Amino acid sequence: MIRFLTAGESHGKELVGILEGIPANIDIDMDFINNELKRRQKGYGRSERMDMEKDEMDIISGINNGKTTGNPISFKIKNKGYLEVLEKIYRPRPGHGDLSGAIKYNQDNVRNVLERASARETAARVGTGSICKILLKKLNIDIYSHVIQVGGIVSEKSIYEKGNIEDIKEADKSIVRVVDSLAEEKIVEKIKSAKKKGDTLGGTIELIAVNIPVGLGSYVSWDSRLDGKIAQSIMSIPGIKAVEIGNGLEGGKSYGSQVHDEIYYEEKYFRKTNNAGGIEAGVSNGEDIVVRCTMKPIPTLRQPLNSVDMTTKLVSLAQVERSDVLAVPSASIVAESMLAYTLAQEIMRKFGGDSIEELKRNYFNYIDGVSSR
Ligand code: EPS
Repeated sequence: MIRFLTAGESHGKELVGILEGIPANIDIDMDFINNELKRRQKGYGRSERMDMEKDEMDIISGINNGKTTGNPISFKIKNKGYLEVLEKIYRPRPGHGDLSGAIKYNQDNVRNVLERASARETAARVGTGSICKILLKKLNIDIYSHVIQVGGIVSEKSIYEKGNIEDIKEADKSIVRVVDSLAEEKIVEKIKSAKKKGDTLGGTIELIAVNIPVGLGSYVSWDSRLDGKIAQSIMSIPGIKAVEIGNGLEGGKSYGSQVHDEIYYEEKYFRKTNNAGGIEAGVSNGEDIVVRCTMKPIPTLRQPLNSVDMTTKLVSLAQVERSDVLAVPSASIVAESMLAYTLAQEIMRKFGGDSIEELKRNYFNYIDGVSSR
């Protein structure tokens, strides 16, 4: 079983990750991992913090001579934004974890909450996710993402349709990871105007995982359903308020005859559509897995909202901190990582293996077996 833990605070010395359960003998390409970390830092609308940080993974254990050993992988990512003394905060920001965190952990100083609630922690998630991506790649599974909506401006191009993901692979060429260049232009303008007003924006991400085998997850128990697991892992990303599998939202407004993907057979089973997003009854059906998620606008506003000073209980404006106007492009990389983690976890649960050789034997044996059905 794969599992991971992160530790570290936004302005602490470093972030730490521990990833357990990755089979031995997988070649680990550090350039790939560091590039993933870099992808998370990009995106028009991010704060100066991202110019300051040069996120790089410093491996502590679990990798020797460029290969996994089967031991827990642990690593550090340095915070160049480390601050020895931090300003105390008493005016919670609506939308952040400040108020509920301070009450829950009985803290007078909201700083102790926001240092961990900050999305800085997601750098460590991308560290673990990138290792999971390397594992999935050994089984020919890839994950792609793009931003499909920001502040109500919708990308008209390249929204997932079965068999049509070539444009989506180009998302990194856009400064907001939007494939539709017209929408991209309007989004950049909207970010500029939000920034001028001291306001922030959110948006929607589409994720696609390809070459997925039939049979990940199960309907036999509520907590083994793959869609439920994906929803949990994506929803756990700071700021994400909605998760959709396939055309879930539209599907609820349509007839069943328009929604369900009809089944055909020509030497093997196939579908002409993929409205289900690759999952039926909590089980992967061999189609691409399609997930969409929506992030709320960043809660730290330069024109702050009304709040209450927790020391005086008097009306006050919320704390103003350095912050991003938009972090959706970054969240899309985090979402790729969380999806990679969940899929790697399900793969290891179903196929097992202490070395990559053993995992591959188990996996491709199964693929051979089901291809004759
Ligand atoms: C982040 C680092 C943070 C924020 C952002 C995520 O840096 P700082 O707080 O020093 O400016 O840019 O945090 C949030 C969006 C948040 O809501 O807390 C990062 O590395 O991604």
